[in-house]
Order: sequence, then C-alpha cells, then structure tokens
Amino acid sequence: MGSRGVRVAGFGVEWTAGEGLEWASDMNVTTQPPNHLWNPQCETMPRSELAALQLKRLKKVVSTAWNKVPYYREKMRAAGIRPRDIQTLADVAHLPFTTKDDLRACFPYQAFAVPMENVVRIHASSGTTGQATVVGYTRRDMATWSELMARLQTAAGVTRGDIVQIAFGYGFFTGGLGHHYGVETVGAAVLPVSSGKSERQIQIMKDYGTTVLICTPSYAMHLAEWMAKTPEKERIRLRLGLFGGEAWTEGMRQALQKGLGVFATDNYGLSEVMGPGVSHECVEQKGMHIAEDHFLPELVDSATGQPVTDPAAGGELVITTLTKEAIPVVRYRTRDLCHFLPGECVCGRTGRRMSKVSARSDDMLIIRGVNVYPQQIEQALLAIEGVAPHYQIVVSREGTLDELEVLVEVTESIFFDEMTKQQAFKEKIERRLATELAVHARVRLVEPGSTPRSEGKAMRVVDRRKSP
Ligand code: DLL
Repeated sequence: MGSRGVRVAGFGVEWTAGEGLEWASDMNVTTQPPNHLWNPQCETMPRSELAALQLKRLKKVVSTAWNKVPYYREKMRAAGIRPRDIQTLADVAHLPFTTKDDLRACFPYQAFAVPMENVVRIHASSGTTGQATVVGYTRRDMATWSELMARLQTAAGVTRGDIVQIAFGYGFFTGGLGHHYGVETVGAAVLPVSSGKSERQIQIMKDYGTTVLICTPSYAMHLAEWMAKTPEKERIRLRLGLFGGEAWTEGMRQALQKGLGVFATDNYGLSEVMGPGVSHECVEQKGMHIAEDHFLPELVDSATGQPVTDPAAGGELVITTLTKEAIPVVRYRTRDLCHFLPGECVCGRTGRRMSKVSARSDDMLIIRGVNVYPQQIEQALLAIEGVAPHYQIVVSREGTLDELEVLVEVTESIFFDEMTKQQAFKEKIERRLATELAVHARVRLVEPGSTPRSEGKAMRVVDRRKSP
C-alpha cells in the first residue's frame, strides 16, 4: 500500500486516500468493499418494529391521500374503502391500484397533496409515449431522498474519501440529481458530469482521479469500450460502479466488473415513487434491499392483480409510498417483475431484498405465441464466450409469421474467422437461444461496434410489427 494520501474520516472507518486509489488502479480487481451502514438504526430495525412503523405510516398516507387528493378519494369511494378500513398492513390489498395512466391524467399537479408553495423540486418522466408524469418534492421529501441515496451509496461501498463521477443525465430525469444529492450527503466529492461525451468522461476519470462511476449499466458498458482504447490506463483509479435505471443481468455485471475494473452494484427506483433510492444492493451483491421504512412493497400477479402467494416465485412489484409528502402514491403498479429473496442478509440490513428486475411486464414480446423477455436473450448471449455485451433484438412479421432476429456483436477474432467457423459459432448461439426461449431466433453476427450505443437507458428492441 502506498503512503500518499491524507487520512479522511469515513463513516465509521478511517480511510486513507492513497490506499483506495492504488487498489483501484489495478484493472480487473473487483474486491468486495467492507460493509458499512449509513443509518444503522433504520437499516437494521427488527422486522416487528418495522411492521409497526409501516402500519402507522400507511394509515397516515391513506388519510392524506383521501383528504388532499380528490383523485384518490374518488377511486377509494368507488372501491368502497375508507381510510378507517386500514387496520393491518394486509389491508393495503383492498386499496385501488394507481397506474402510470392515472398519474398522467393528473398532469401536471392534480396528484399533489400540498400547495405549490411547499414544493421545492419537480421532476418528470417522459416515458416513450404520451403525456409526462410529473412528480414533486417538499423540502422534507428532498431530505428523505438524500438520506436514502446516502444509504444506497454507503451500502455500495462509497465513503467520504471518494471522488464520484455522475454520468446519468441531469434534468427532469431523477438519476442525475438524485445520486448527486446522495454523494453530497455522504460527504464524498461529486463530479456532476452528466451523460454523453464519452471520450471526455474517460479523460475526466484520469484528470480528476474518479474512484466511483454512477450511470446506467448500458452506458457503463459503452464507457468500458472507450476505456479499452485509451492510453495511460494506469491513471484510471475507478474502484466502484453503481449502476441502475434499467434492467441488467449477472452476465452484464461480470462484463462491467472486468471491463471497468470496478466492484459493481445495482440500484433501483422509479420517478413516480421518488427516483433512485427505492432499493439497492449491498456489497454482498445478493438482491436489492428495499427501504421499507419509506416504501411498502407488494408482489401481485401482473395479469390478475391478485397478491402472489409465494413471494419467492415472483410477480409485479407494487409500491405504496409511506412518507412522501408532495405526492403520496398508493399501490403503484411498477410493471417491474421480480421476486423477493428469502432469509436474512449477512450485511445486517433487515429491509427485504428484491431480486434483480427480470423484465418489465410491458417489455414482453410475443413471438409466435411464445412470451419472450429481452433479459432472457441477454442472459443466454452473455453466457457464451466470444459474444460481446452489445446486441440488438429485431422483431418483424414475414407474411403471418413473427420473426425474431438477434444482432450479436462478437469479438474481433471471431468476426474475422473463416466462414465455416463463423457459421458454427452462429449456430451455437441459435441453439442456446432456442433452449432458453423455446422459440427460434435467427442470429446475425455483426462487426464489433455496429449495434447502437446508449448514453442513458438502452433501447435493445426494434419491433417492426408496430410500424404501419
Ligand atoms: O430510472 C430511476 C433511477 C435512476 C433508478 C437511476 C436507478 C438509478 P424512471 O426513469 O422513472 O426512473 O424509470 C423507472 O426504470 O420502473 C424500471 O423499469 C427501470 N429501472 C430502474 N432501475 C432499475 C434497475 C429511474 N436497477 C423504471 N433494474 C423502472 C431494472 C430498473 N430496472
């Protein structure tokens, strides 16, 4: 270990800047950082205490929604339920759901439960189609959000000595500013770079001594490509990658850890209920702890809306906010499919763990009657050596038949291999996909760098059946 660097008091530990940096400069080292908690009292609260707190908060949020937001009162009335009917946590299942369309219909401020003079921040999610959903925050909501982001980042290994490069877009998207406030709360130094200008991102890493990168996993993968090409790699001191905002597989984690030389963790959230900070991995990398003192999670069958009987089997995540003041959200249908992990985590956090999001229910492709999720394709591809972590899925209709084609980038050596070897490799991928998906997918091997790169959330699927 080097002797340079000043001693900085981190949370609960003494951290020597020089030490962390030397360790990070060794690319491909993805050592697990130590486990730290930002708010041990809340994060390790015994489950019985947590349940009592949740019930108290649930009752309050339901009465606020009823009293302050006409939209909720009407919906509850129509469902024949009143705030006083909420006597146990299980009673949440009697409340009506809220969907993205419901929130869209409240554009811009009808879902707000506080007067505008109490709102200090507004974000919006554009979605791919239609009206934006607008979300507001009071000063207290901002304090809660910053606290939850500090928990998330501390759980991922960030300490006060870190230099954190945020390569999420800033603006209405919650990723950039959400993480920004978290870094400041932790007391690390934030580089508010925003997304894009990839070559410059790498230069900044070198010049400013970035130790932590925060962005989407697909943009991180793109940055890994730039990093591979850059001279003076030894100047890069990255050690942690906090990735979220879109679904990614374990295979992608391996590729990112290797490509960037970081220890990579996942974090999840959605603007409708706050932004990032809803759940996050700890250094165990085994599921994302939900901040259950602020969000009440449920799993429902995405087709029927009925609560699932076995949370380990999975379903669609539904969230009720427990402390949001500006916009309380009751039973929000996230459309995100996941399951809850059984048992306790060795990190000591008691917040229930959700698995990685396996898919969004509305991302499901129906190919000749078979349900296919893009994540299944990513999982199958990244298990094959020689396949680069860049691909695109194209769905079309030929006559009356759906056609699924996967454009797969391969390493240079495979791309320039003789035709027979290439053909054998292509068939190997097709066989693997057929086993995984139960439907035939045609594979086209494409040159490295030829599928679209993303600076935010990746658009992996082109569905030509939808065009007129
Ligand atoms: O993506 C909030 C966020 C920003 C989370 C940065 C984490 C990091 P929205 O733009 O409203 O908010 O999109 C929310 O993105 O319903 C999921 O489908 C997806 N999503 C977000 N994080 C993850 C993740 C932000 N870690 C929608 N894994 C959600 C899988 C994710 N999907």
